[in-house]
Amino acid sequence: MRVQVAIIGAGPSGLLLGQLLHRAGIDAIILERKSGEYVLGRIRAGVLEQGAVDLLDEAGVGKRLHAEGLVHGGIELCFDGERHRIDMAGLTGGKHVTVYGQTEVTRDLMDARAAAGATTVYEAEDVSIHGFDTDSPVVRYRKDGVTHEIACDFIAGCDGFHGVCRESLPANAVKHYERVYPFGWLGILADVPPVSHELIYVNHPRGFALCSMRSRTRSRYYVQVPLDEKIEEWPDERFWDELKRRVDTQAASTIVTGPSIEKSIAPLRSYVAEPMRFGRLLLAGDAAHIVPPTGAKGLNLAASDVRYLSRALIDHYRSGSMKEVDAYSGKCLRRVWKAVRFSWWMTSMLHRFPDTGEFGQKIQETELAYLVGSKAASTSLAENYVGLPFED
Ligand code: RFL
Ligand code: PHB
Repeated sequence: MRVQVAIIGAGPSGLLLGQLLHRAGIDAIILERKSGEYVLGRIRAGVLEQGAVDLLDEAGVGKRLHAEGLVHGGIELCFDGERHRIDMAGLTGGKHVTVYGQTEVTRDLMDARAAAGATTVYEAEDVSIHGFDTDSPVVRYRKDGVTHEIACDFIAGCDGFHGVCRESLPANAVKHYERVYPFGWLGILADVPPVSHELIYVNHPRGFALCSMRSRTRSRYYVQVPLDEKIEEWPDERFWDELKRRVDTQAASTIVTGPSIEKSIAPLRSYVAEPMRFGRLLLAGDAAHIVPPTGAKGLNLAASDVRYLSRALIDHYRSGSMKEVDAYSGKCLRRVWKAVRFSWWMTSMLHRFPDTGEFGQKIQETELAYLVGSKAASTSLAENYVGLPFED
C-alpha cells in the first residue's frame, strides 16, 4: 500500500491533521494502537483557545462546538480565601476561550473522518517506522495477526508522549528538556452543575484546586495530591470534602456534589523534544512536548502544531518545495516554549511545593496579589491564557 502521509496516532493531533489533509486532497492513513472507544474514554483537556476553534472550523468540524461549547471571557483566581476575576476579554481586546471537552473534539473528528470515508486502522499492533532519513519512508504494523507495510512520503508522529515515533529517533538526533513536578492532579467528572459559570483556580495552603466544567450540567474538579497517592483511597466523599476545604467559603457552601462518573490521577510534567522534525518524520502534539495542565495548553499546542504541519504539507504538495517543511520545527518550538513557560509559571504560582514552606506560600500569595492588582500583570496572564498569536 502507498499513501502520501502516514499518521501515527488517532488522538486530537492525528485526527485533526488527517481531516485538514483530506480537505486539501492529500491522501493519508491513520494507525492507532487502541480502539476507538478507548480513545473516546480518556477524559483530558477542556479549554480551547480561539486559534484551536478556528482550526476546527477550518477542518469542517465546528458545528457542535459552536452549538454546545461555553464561551468564557474570564477566569477567577482564589487565594487567601477570596476570589478575584481576571477579565480576559477586557484585557485582550475581546478575546475569549471555549470550554468544550477533548472527548467531544475527538468524537466530532472521528465522525467527520468516517463520513469522508478516510481510513483509520484501530488496534494496529507493533507499529514501526523505517527509512524516515531517506525520501521513501515505510511504516509497518500488525492487524489480526497479519503484517502490513505502507510506503509514504512523510510520517506524522502524532502518537502522544508514550508513542513509538520519538522513541525511534537516533539518540544523538534529539535533545530532551524535562521537569517533573513533585505532585499530581486528582480529577473527577460528575453530572452536577458547576459551582461558578467561570473556571476557578485556587491557591490554598492544603494545595491547588481547580473548578472546571464540561457543560452547564457536568463539572470537572481537580485537587493537587502527592505523587504516591492511591485512587482507591479517594472515595467521592473524601474528594468533595477536600475540595470544599480549599475553595472560598461561598463556593464551599454552594458546590453541588454527586457521584463521580470518572476519577483519575495525572502526574505533572514539562517536557520538550528538539527538533520536532527528523528527515521525513514530523512530530506533533504530546509526541514532542508535554505541559502541566495548569495553563490549559496541552490540547491547544497540539492544534497549533497541526496548523503549522498541515500548512507545510499542503504547501509541499502544491509547490514541490520543502521550504515550509524545513521551517516546521522552528515555528512550532518558538510557540511551544512560550506555552511551556506559561504553564510552568501558572503551576509554580498555584501549587504547594513540598520544600518551600511558609515562605514559599507568602511569595505565591504576594505574586497573586500583585497579579490581580496590576493591569500589566493581569494582561500578561490574559494574553497567554487566550492564546498567543501564530507566526503566519
Ligand atoms: P494523545 O491524545 O496522547 O494521542 C496520541 C494517540 O496515539 C496513540 N498511540 C499509538 N498509536 C499507534 N502506535 C503506537 N505505538 C502508539 N502509541 C500511542 C495513543 O493511543 C493515542 O490515541 O496525543 P495528542 O493527539 O498529541 O493530543 C494531545 C492531548 O491529548 C494532550 O495535550 C492533552 O490532553 C494534555 N492533557 C491535558 N491538557 C489540557 O489542556 N488540560 C487537561 O486537563 C489535560 N489533562 C492531559 C490531561 C494529558 C493526560 N495524559 C497524556 C496522560 C490528562 C492526562 C491524563
Ligand atoms: C479541564 O476542564 O479539564 C481543565 C480546565 C483548565 C485547566 C486544566 C484542565 O487548566
